Amino acid sequence: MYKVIGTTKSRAFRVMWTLQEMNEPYEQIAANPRSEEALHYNALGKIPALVDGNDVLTDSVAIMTYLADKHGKLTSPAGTVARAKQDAMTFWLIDELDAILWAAAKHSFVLPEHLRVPAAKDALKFEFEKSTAHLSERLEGPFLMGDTITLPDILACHCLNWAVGAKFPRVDDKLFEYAKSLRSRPAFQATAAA
Ligand SMILES: N[C@@H](CCC(=O)N[C@@H](CS)C(=O)NCC(=O)O)C(=O)O
Repeated sequence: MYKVIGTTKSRAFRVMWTLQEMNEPYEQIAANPRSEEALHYNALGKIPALVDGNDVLTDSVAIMTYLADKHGKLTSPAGTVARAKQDAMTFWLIDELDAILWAAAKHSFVLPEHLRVPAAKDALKFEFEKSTAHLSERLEGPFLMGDTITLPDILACHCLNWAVGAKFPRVDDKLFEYAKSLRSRPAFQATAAA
């Protein structure tokens, strides 16, 4: 059985949600970032990690992509144009949502206190508003890549939820409804309940 290392309130959520959508059983080890347990699986102390047999994989999106490819779910097949477009969306989300939220987290509680620049958060919120407006425009179907849920939806919804927790500006109604419908999925609910 897969083992997911990381707390539910961390990026480990994305990995567990992916596994839930695929109906793959897993065990969660709710290690905190930089804890001894996290360091046991990743020398950087970062979470999530995934244990698959004798292998330990790191980075949430790398793990999600591995799982999707391995089980042939939540993704277009590698080597197709559809996959290139899906990956472009994934990388855009990492650059324009995840990285912005992560930078804000650094200036809130991750960096040593004397290096935090609270004013940076205004610029990051401005960037986030631009990014989410763009995402809303690009959203044409019920899901980012059309009629079926793929990895970018999990990533986007996780970032939108994170943004609410980080008190970032509210997104428009279209994106709000999109994230709400993703949160109502049984796989999301099961992940959140753990
Ligand atoms: N790109 C990595 C980022 C992992 C990451 O930074 N995770 C946070 C928790 S959500 C962490 O472990 N932070 C501790 C640190 O950076 O020292 C991923 O998506 O897995």
